[in-house]
Amino acid sequence: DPYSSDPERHPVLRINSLKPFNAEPPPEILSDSYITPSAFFFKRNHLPVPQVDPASYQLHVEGLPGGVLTLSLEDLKTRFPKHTITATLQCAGNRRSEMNKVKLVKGLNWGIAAISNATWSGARLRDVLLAAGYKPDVAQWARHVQFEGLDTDVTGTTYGASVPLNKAVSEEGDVLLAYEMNGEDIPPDHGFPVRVVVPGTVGARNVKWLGKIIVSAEESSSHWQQNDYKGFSPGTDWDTVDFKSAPAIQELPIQSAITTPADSATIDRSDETLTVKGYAWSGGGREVVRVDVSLDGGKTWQVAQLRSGEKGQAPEPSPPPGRAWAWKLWEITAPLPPDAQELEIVCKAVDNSYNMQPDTVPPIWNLRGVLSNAWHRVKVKIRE
Ligand code: MTE
Ligand code: MO
Repeated sequence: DPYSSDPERHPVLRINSLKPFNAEPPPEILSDSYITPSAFFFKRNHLPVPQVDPASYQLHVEGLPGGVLTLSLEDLKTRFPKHTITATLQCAGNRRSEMNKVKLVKGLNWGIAAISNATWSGARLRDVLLAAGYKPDVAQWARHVQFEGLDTDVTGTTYGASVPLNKAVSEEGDVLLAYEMNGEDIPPDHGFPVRVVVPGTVGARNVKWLGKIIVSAEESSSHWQQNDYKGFSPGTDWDTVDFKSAPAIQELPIQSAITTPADSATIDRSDETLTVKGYAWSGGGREVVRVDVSLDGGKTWQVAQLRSGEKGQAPEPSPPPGRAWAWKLWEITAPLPPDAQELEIVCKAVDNSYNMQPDTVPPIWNLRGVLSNAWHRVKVKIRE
């Protein structure tokens, strides 16, 4: 069993697939803390977790005029300044289950919690590329930076992905070769000893157990870059789909969801008020500037309170424009509407480009069930 050395996981996680291991936390855990504890952070593995010896670990950087640069974990920690960011990671398939309800899609049936927020520390990819010989004239022929994981399938093929070169080398891109998550060594499930953190970019490009970096003219040739993680029209089916016709997902669209109350929960009339909580995040470093909440299915709206830090503590300093990598948690307490026996609670977020979520799923439905970001709706009953 290639999965026999996989690490132990917290029992509270909701398992979508055991081998490879894919799981998300109960949604209410997400809004309990601004920084998701690593044990609860969603886990998305395509393959067995590789066991990497930190003492003999090597990272190879290829494709630059200077030749191959090989770094040990110690090199990464001592030769480059340590940089820390708070960044949210979201799987392209987050909320896929809502698409499944419209029409069957292919993929893991994620709920709303294939998203989590952590602090990440490591060397800047930019600094490592500069040390490997990157110079601005490289951008005349190179367009992408590819990443290869140390996890392999039975044929020896590794997990791989790529990001645009400009994201990788930009001073504002904040791409990290991270060796710490939430102030500790990165746990095995999240890429020990080194993973790429490409903030603002879909989870799939944040390659774990990083073995190789390749600067190149071409995107990664991996299955996950070429024939997966792409969006299509609701009218495209498996007979007509041409994966070459669509770009690989990189930045993700505006997103928000209600973490509590849960769908089908019952609320006591004697409570008089109702507290609704959730998360909101947008890709590409765009900052969430507002979350609207409705208790009547979208007829009337109220503005929720946004939070970017732990409850009762000072918020994190606000990020420079275009570098809002972390989510905002939001909350609203409102009087229970007097006559209603049932409420349809809805949330929708707005980012600083005024991008908003679509109101329903059918117009954004796609055969792989990715980019599922319609208004999130939760129905609750009121008990008199
Ligand atoms: N990197 C490697 N090497 N192997 C993988 O299977 N999965 C990707 C990405 N990086 C993956 C990987 C996907 S699809 C996602 S959503 C994120 O890792 C999930 O990261 P997490 O498990 O730390 O939450
Ligand atoms: Mo993913």
